[in-house]
Amino acid sequence: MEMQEELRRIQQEAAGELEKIADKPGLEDIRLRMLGKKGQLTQLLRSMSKLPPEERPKAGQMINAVRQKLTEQMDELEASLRRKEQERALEREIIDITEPREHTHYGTKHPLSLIEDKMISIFTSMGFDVVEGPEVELDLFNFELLNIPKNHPARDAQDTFYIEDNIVLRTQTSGVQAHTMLERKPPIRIICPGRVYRADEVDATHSPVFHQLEGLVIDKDVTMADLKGTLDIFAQSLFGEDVTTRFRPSFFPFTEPSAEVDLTCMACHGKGCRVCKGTGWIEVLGAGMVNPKVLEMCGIDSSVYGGFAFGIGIERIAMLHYGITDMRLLYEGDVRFLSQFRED
Ligand code: 2NM
Repeated sequence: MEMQEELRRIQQEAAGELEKIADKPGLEDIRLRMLGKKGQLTQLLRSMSKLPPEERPKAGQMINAVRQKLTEQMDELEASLRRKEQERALEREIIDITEPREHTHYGTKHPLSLIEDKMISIFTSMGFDVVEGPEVELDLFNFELLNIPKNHPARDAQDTFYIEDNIVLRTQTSGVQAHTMLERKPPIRIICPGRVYRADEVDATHSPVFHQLEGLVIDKDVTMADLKGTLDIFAQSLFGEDVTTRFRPSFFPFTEPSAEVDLTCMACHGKGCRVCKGTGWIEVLGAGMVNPKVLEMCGIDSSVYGGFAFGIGIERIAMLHYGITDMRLLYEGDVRFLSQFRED
């Protein structure tokens, strides 16, 4: 029968071609030529109308059987092609995890940040909270509430950056402490780190922008011994067990009594050297008992509460700690300098 022969021929042709197939496009090409709308098998199906009616069912069955067989073969081939491609991809994408990777360049924390972090952790371990506030501050908080009167030289435009008549770039972080006294009830134990501004020329020890950390304690029965003990622990935590503090009388409008505080020279352990100019002491910070006038202006009853305060320059501490003699190195961003400082 003519139809049967034609079917066998198609099957053989397909089998021969399928053997040679190496990829998906090749397979789709055969699928189209055999089973597609204009494919050989489809055309054969169409030509059935020329057969006598009684032969048509049998012919239809035979064509469909071949169609099914070919479809299965092609699906199988397709699956096997996909498997092979996946295997090739796995081979291709293999990575040697033992191979050393490219070096990663890590940055380092800025020495001022390292020291500020260390100072903060010393004081928080003693129970101080960290409080931050605005760098653009009202005259009221930067001066008035700290008992710095209207004609005081510290208010001079020669020393202070004025934004407007009553608005300044803060010259100290004490304003944050005035805010806190007005907002919280005692006991208060806070440190206020941050940027401060003074109209200074740049040199080895001055900069118009620098950093301070000020501390404030308000409670009943706070004495100067508490202040000294607190600063001793600070100095020893930072510079070593053999360092102590020395208080010299001084004056600040916001504290009474006030003191300049020296630390044992860490370069010579107090023996006297070039760093301390032979004295064995280095002037590092200012401190005192909070002036009752300040307490009253900030809403605290000075007949019940008292307190101490201190102000520390972060640059000064960083320079002493690392033996840096020119402050400008801290601001110039030279990576050769900055990358020498790492957390210990
Ligand atoms: C210093 C030295 C001494 C100080 C005083 C106050 C406040 F808010 F209680 F009045 N805050 N900080 C203070 C005292 C700051 O810096 C050298």
